[in-house]
Amino acid sequence: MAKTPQDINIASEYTADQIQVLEGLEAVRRRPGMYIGGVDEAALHHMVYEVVDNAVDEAMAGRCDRIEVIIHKDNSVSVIDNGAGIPVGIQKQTGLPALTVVMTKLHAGGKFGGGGYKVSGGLHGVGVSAVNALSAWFESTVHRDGKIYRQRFERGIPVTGVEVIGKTSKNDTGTHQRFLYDDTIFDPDATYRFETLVQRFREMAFLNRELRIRLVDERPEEPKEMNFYFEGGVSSFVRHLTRNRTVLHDPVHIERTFDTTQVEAAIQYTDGFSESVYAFANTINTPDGGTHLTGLRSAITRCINDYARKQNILKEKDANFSGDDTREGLTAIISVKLVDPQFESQTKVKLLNNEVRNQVESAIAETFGEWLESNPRQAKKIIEKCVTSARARAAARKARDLVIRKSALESMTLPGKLADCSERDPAKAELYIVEGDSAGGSAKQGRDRRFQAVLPLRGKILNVEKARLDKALGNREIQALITALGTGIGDQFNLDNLRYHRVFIMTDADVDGSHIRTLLLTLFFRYMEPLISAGHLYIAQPPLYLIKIGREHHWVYSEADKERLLARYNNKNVSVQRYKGLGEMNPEQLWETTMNPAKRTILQVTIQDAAATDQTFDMLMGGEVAPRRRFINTHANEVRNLDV
Ligand code: 0RA
Repeated sequence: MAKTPQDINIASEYTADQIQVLEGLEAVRRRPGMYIGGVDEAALHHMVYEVVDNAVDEAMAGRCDRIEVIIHKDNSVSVIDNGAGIPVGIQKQTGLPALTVVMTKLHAGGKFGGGGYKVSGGLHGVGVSAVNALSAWFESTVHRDGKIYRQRFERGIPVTGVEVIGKTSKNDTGTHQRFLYDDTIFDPDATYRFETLVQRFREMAFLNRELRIRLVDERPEEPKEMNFYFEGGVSSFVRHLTRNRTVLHDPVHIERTFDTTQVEAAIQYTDGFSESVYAFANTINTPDGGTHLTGLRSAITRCINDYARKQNILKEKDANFSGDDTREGLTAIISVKLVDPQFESQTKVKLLNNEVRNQVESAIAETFGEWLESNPRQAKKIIEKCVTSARARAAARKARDLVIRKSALESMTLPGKLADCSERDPAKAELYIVEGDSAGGSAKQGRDRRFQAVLPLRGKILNVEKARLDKALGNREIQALITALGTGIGDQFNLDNLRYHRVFIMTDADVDGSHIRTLLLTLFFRYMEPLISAGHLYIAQPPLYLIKIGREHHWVYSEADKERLLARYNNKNVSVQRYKGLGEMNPEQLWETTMNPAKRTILQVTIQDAAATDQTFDMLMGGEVAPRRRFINTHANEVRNLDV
């Protein structure tokens, strides 16, 4: 609720400006989704990113090289930087201190100060005033001109003026923002995740070479702390991404400035098959790419073709390598910083600035071209890799055409194991992919056959992280799955042909089950990603226990719920039955607990951070054993909340 005018003691009378400010803050509180994309845990993290982005802007302007983020015991968050400090002088237009304007006026972020790179305009460029409006309280402390200033806000509204609270040395400058989110606005179970923040700030430090970021979590008994500082910038980023892979050479580092555009890139080939290229504009991830990514790709393809011709590896009669051929096993980062980034839209993040394409292409072509010339041994490895990819691609095309032709011929013959539903409208139809024939049997009997189809998979499907597409397509289980889905696969994937808008992975609640689930997720992530992005993939949640208390039956889906229930009944007169496999449930039970839309709990699979997801699959499914074990050990309890 808005404060009454009497609560505001920064000015005795109201200006039109201030009334506008109050209306603005009220609008943010009424419709938080419009400003921070919701009120869930992701939105809560956006609050922190927004405040940190402001400090990073200060770093990009060259005035700040240290940022500290602290999650305090009371769930308030501090973001401390050693920049110039938010100006506190009275602004002509408003008659208010600049600090007050920055903190209360919507979109005041980029309006003054002039010049410099701004994150604002990107995904979370909503301005710190929106965070302020959604905070129970917010305290801004500024070190500037030898003084320490402070202003406090509650639900976005100033409750003090900008007060001088102390002195400091002239050269001690910076801003300390501390806020507590308003728990009447956010989901009650939303909390800050240390690991999520680690990912984000590590990425920030990779993309701002000079910047030191310290993250402290004071909530646990034993506080946690992480420090990020990477001398190598984007090359360190690439090294991080390839750390569990076999690399063909050291990263190639590219850095160049054109007027107001700064281009940084790093390129490294591995012996793997997948492409891991991430593009950023003003440190904002642009998953839909754009001109910077196009520039990078065309430069790489051009350099490799030029070099291969010059070395006579590609003969006159040979065709050029395609973009796909030069991208297999490629890990790269392209990061551009520019004064006026144009994005396609608020959510579908894609960079549009046309001038950037040529700037990136020429910066990369020059450096990478020279690198190939002066590193013939490594260059040869890269070219050989491209030759192999080109051949494998031809083989995969054949294999795929065969599968497609086969399924076209047998257009009505869906895989024999599929128990299809009678519903023909994909929007209303569901597919359960089930582990094993016996669970498949229960699911077939237990389902509602009008709209639920069941596809049992026998044993483990092929690990696509270790096999090329042509081999994957030869695998029966994968073939059956592709035909059942109707979409095709890889670059032939077409979401329009999806036969079921809800696709469930249903596996046992044990180690084998989670392995099979990971194999399936890998397949979907690597070859049918749009199906995940469009929100069609789910994980079914079978119960872990049946707890009987006298005549009452309780299906229990987590260890925590089990403990809670047992504590409530004091362990008296209670029988606990553990359900390890789906096959242990009879068809009625499976329907009641896991498949009945009116009662079931399901998890939707989402991709929050493509680079991190890529890493996770690399680690889970790639060659190295040690990191995988570490992951399984530390995440064993979270498997039920798998967020790819
Ligand atoms: C406007 C102008 C100047 C700095 C800032 C804003 C500024 C904003 C934030 C937000 C978090 N930390 C910040 N630090 C600075 C330029 C001031 C000057 O040149 O003196």
